[in-house]
Amino acid sequence: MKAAALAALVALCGSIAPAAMAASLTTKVEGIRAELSSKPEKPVKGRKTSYTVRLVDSAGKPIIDARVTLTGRMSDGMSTAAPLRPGGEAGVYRGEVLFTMEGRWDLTVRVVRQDGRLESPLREEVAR
Ligand SMILES: [Cu+2]
Repeated sequence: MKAAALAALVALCGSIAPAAMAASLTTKVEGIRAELSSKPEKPVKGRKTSYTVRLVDSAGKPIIDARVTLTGRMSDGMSTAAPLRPGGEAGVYRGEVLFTMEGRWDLTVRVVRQDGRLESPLREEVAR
């Protein structure tokens, strides 16, 4: 899994930063750090891509009370959605997406907690 990360700014409750490209990114907002990665790094049509998000608070403690979802949309209206469920280590959430068409998908990772939510956009180019 890719460790390198792209930095992106996100805001709580609403405004959304320009989408980062690549299957790995780190966002930091209001003390929450979210690291996203995918396997394979470059999604392929018709094969499952697994996404992993690691959430840590400002004290470096894993965040275990979040609900995490990943949604995707193409310009032609196709969409997909997957819950990322707690898995393995504390603060780590995992889920799988099956892309049914190659091309550009605009993804959103949504992290919901009691005191707010974080949305992080991500662009994928799904290979044939
Ligand atoms: Cu499509």
